[in-house]
Amino acid sequence: MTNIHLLGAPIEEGAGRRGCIMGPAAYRTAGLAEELASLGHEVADLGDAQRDEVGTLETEHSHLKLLPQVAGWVRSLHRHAYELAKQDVLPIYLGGDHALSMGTVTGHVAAAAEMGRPQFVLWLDAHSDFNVPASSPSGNIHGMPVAFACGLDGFPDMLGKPLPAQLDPQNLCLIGLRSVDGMERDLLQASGAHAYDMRAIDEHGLAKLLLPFLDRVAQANGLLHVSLDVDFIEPDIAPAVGTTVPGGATFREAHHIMEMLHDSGLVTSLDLVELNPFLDDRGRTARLMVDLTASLFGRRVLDRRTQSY
Ligand code: 4U7
Ligand code: MN
Ligand code: MN
Ligand code: MN
Repeated sequence: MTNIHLLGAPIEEGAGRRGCIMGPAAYRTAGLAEELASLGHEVADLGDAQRDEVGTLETEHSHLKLLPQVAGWVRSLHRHAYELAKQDVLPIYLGGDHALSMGTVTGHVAAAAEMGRPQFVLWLDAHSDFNVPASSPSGNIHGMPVAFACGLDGFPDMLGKPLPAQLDPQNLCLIGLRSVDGMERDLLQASGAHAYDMRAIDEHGLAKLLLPFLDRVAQANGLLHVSLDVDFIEPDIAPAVGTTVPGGATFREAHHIMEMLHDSGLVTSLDLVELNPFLDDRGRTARLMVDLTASLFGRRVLDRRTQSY
């Protein structure tokens, strides 16, 4: 039994199109809390976080879209995540666009550093979200949270203070990549992060990519934050997302990752991001995300674990 805390993060200013503001409500409508409770977990819904009021921020990068609004969310979510990380609970952040992870990941990394434990991050996404302001082709801040959490240079004062601790790219694993921008790819490859594109899944299968990473988390007695972007999944079955890229994870691949994560017992926090209910087809994407979360929290057919390779 896990003590799960749900926190809504209705940020949409980091994405190129509007609608993610409705994400937390869609997860509630789709029955996320009830589903997790039916699996035997203790679930508390903390409601929605609120954005801080932030005035003009100094930056040479005038193409950054809605910067004060995004920074307001990042500051608020960073505080929430830091506090939740210090409690004996498992937070699920209901997005909201992926810029929210600038707050959640940095909050968890800061708390982990204080506790003297390494923080690991599993990033499930079509994109690596490793742009810095200077490399971003769009100016959309949801394409930048990983670079920000790793402490790359060139960001305005998103947190209202220096980054308390950086995410070590060695502790970062990205899976599902199929859209990475030119300069972004150079930054990602130079960082030393463990990055796997869809071709790696085709060639090796998911278990071979994921299980060695989970072993490292376990060996290091690490904490594990999972960030699940809806566009990780094939858009034919998960249409409610602004940035669809064909060739995504299948229904079974997505569930299989969640099942392996559950068996590992290592996950300590989770982001559900980029759901845009305005683009959904009768709630099917919201329901799929709820079902995937249920697999991560123990829903299964038979009692059987994936064999190690
Ligand atoms: B998401 C993009 F240019 N790389 O920076 C950018 F392709 O959170 C997309 O993963 C970013 O959905 C997508 O704007 C951000 C683009
Ligand atoms: Mn993303
Ligand atoms: Mn994405
Ligand atoms: Mn997206």
